[in-house]
Amino acid sequence: MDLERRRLFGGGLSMGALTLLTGCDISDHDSVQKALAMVSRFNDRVQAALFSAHKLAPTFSEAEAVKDFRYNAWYGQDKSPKLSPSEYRLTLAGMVADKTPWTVEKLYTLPQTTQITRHVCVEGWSMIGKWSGTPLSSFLQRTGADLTAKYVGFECADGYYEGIDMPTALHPQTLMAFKLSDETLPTRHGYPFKMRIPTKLGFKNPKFVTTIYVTNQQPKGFWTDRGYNWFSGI
Ligand SMILES: Nc1nc2c(c(=O)[nH]1)N[C@H]1C(S)=C(S)[C@@H](COP(=O)(O)O)O[C@H]1N2
Ligand SMILES: [Mo]
Repeated sequence: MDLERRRLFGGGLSMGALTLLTGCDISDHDSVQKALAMVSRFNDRVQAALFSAHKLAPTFSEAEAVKDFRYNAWYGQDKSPKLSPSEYRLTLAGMVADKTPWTVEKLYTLPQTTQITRHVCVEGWSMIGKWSGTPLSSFLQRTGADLTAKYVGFECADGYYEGIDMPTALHPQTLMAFKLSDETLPTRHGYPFKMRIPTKLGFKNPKFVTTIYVTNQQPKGFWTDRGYNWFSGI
């Protein structure tokens, strides 16, 4: 699998090859951008095809997990949305049978599993953390989501938005994480929950999720709209 990946992505495309392929001059900014976007979409498709529902992201020991987990968002942590434990509701939308909104209290009664995995941020840092929560797959089953749909999308209290394909949504390590280091998820890390998806880069792990929707249209992503690959699997 890894070898296969390396063979596909190892060489990459040189700028020269890109020029040959697309017939556009490297100084022609718009054409270059279009060509790169094309390659990026191609990469998305190849990565999605290689994704295995059974391949697990590496897990680590308790001792390797960091207690004081790093914060990241496009704004300072003092601006993190403070969602009220009593007023918060998780909204369900799209191809889901039972759209009854979820309170924090009800969410936190769901059965939980724990994972110690590495969070990798494209900005050049990574950290091992311990998260506990309920597998998204069991939540989707419980709410009668159409599991034959192609995507699951997320909207967040700070205006952030993300989406993943159904195979990733059903992956056993994809969690609605309620806890970090055995404690209720702190505000800055996404209270009342964040999506913890260790098979994805950090930016595809939305915090402060307020809506989960199931759809056949590829959901937009905050950083994908700013140039990053949509799939962004690791
Ligand atoms: N709602 C929301 N979710 C988000 C972000 C954000 O700005 N807003 N940033 C993403 C990025 S780039 C990273 S690296 C992680 C950081 O999560 P952490 O603060 O728990 O470390 O959240 C991701 N999810
Ligand atoms: Mo990130």
